[in-house]
Amino acid sequence: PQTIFRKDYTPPAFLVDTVELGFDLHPERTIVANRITLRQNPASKRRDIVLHGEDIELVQLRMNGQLLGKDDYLLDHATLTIKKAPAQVVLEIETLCAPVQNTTLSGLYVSNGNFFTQCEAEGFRRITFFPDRPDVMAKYTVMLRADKASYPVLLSNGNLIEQGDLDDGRHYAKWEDPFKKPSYLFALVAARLVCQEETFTLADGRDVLLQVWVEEGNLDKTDYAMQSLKNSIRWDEERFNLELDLDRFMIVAVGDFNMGAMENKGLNIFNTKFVLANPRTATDIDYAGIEAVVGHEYFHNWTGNRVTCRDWFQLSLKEGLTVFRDQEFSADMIGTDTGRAVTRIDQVRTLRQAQFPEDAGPMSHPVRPDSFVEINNFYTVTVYEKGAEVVRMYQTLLGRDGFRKGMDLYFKRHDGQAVECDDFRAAMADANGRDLGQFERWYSQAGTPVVTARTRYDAVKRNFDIILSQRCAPSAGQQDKLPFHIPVAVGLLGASGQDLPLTLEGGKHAKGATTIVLELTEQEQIFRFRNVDERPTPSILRDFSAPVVLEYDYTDDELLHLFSHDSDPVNRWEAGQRLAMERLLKLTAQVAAAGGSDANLKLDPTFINAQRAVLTDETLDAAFRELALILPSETIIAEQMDVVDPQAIHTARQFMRRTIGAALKEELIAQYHANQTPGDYSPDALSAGKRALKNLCLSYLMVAPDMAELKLAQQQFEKAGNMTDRSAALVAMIHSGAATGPYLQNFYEDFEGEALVVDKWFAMQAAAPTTNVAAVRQLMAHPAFTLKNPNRARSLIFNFTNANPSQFHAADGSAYDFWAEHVIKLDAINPQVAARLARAMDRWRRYAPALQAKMKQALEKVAARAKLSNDVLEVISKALA
Ligand code: B3K
Ligand code: ZN
Repeated sequence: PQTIFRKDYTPPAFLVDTVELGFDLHPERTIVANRITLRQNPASKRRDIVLHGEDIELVQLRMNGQLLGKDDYLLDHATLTIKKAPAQVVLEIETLCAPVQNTTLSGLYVSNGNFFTQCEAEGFRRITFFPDRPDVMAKYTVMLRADKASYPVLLSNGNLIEQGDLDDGRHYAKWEDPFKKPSYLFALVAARLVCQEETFTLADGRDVLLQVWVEEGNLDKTDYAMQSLKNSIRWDEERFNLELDLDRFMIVAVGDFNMGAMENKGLNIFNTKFVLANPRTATDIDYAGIEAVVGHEYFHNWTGNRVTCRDWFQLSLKEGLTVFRDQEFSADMIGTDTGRAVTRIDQVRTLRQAQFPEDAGPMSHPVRPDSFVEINNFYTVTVYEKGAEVVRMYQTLLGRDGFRKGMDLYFKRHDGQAVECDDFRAAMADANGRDLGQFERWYSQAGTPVVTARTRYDAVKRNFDIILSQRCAPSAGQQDKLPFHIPVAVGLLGASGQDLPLTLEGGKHAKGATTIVLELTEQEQIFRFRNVDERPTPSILRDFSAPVVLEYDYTDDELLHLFSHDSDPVNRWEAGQRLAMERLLKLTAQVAAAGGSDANLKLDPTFINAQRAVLTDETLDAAFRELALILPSETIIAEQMDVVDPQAIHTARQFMRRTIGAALKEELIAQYHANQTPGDYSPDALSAGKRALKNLCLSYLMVAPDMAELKLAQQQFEKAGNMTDRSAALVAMIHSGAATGPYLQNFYEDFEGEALVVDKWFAMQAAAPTTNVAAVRQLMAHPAFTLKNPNRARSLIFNFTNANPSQFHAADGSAYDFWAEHVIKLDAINPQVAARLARAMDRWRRYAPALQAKMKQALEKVAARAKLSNDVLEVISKALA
């Protein structure tokens, strides 16, 4: 396969002004008539028209009215080229495709008898021949024709301008999008669906129509998506002065979808998982996900659609920025400082769980990659979440107002354009009169920087010095890295836990400031605080001010001090994570040394008491307490080890949970009862936090439950008034190893008709450390299982390979064979989903030799297949390289 390089970018030879699409929709045989007007691009010297096309059959091609014959163009499996074309061209292209055969879910496909499209990144070329690249922006008019009884609803981007009946029971609808857009934002839906709709008044007084389209029977699950949409519109008006630019905005839910959702102009298409919710079927986490994704796709309308990417290497321009915007939106919706901190802690957990490992593994790439084989492999936590961290750092460096000025300038300069990450950086710099040249390295250099801190206190001179240095390990194609521009927010705590007022030598900070952002730009720098009356405890990297690993030799006492007093909730949580991690690593080593046994392990009372103090401190939000009590995950622990022993990690962590559960039993039971949320379910953050804490208490009590604790879980399961409590009880039971057969059965029967709940049913079993690969295979034989539906495949297979490390890494390697078998099977159906599964082996070189050898065999087994997609091939060959 061919590698595509960022440095090879050239502007398109031809620009497209208008696109008129006509669809005669039929599941087996859809005819697409495409009339495009092109003109030579003055910025290009080339004269050839190059159109992309994949898996479609060319029926007829006309240029400026003339029928073209086979000698007039070159056609291969990927492109159609017309050599030396005239300067102004009208092309009329007729093609055929078979949506019902399209299992890739890219392009035009059928899901549960309805038509949907997914065009990002390169799906439009699976619908018609077109210069399918984001820097070609055009105005679209779309005519849809389909059988009226089967597809009563016909939707596309923009405004509905005409509709009516045709012969033979068919009907039509004509849509026009007033805005220029790249092809990846095209969408159509032809379906039997119903909608919740509402007229909404924008800040400027304009009325717009909002619709959420779902299958009949799901109208009782659309309220939260609609509410989230309205909140998103308001928020973007208030925070960024960005208004909805269309008269109508539609969200459509589809059960077969490769990702979360898609921001097609005016016609967002969503995975049902991020639309459908009612208290019976959805958990607090589902509700939060809906709010975030509805916000995310809506915010793309400006960051992505009005201003788009010049090429796919710039993907983070829209994704990093839009993730940052949805993060800020979710935080603002909670509205409290701790609530904001809780969302921030969740972001840090995601980075450590998924992005740091990616940045250190074979698929490591900069936020703006330099090359790729298959762009779909680069919709990653690095491009999205690390990209969002990079955007957040502008705000940390420039302040909220400075960031807003930068955003305003960005839109002023680039509305209607396809631009680069550098253009965003320039807008931030120019709007604030700052030089952000060095900041560019966050886009160009891969890998997670490590910041090391040392401190010294001079009691006589009353100086406290923080010496910061930075390094970043080599990654593919990048041996030596240059220093990053790193904002490091710092505070100093006095002996009684209070924040000391800070005076930074040479700094210009407000008098009395208790948090100061240090700018680390060199390999090593000394920062001196003056007038420091006592040796302080430093709180470094407050609010996780940069996506780095911070090394500092904290003593246990210092960490305990921070854990009970730091005014920065993120660092307060972090101190607890450090206390836990130190112990987890020691315990893991002891388990390994004892041949896997936990017989002689001990957990010190200091740590248990610190946990007790947080658990019972009712001045703290329940949501924060829950996060403070969750131990680092097995994956995060594994990332700290040179040689990973998944079983030892699991045993050590379980020992720690069991010990905490036993030692704090009384407090856990008391908090379990104190944090009930009686009355009608509400997904608000306060109630969700209480449920999270209560259910964490339950899970601790259920590590080694007695009869009374088992009963507690059973009762919760039976009486639960919402899915959060019901599923938490069932998960606790499954993880405890107690006999759960009847409960699982009962749950399944209650929710058999709810696909998203059946997904949960598979997922909770797949992720339980009591479920081995044989049990997973058995679950695959269940009539409700299918590989063809991505949500279902993910629920069982991915939850096993990614969320059940002690079983996935079973010593006999049987789960690796299972992995290989399913990467291959999925690849024949849906390469994008298969490539995601392929990534489960990313970290194979870090395991003990015996496991490594078996993982390598499994990778080689996949690599040896003759017919692999580029998607899977790229992942596997990078893993083996
Ligand atoms: N922009 C889409 C991603 C589609 C990727 C297809 N492989 C979703 C989002 O980030 O909003
Ligand atoms: Zn996005």
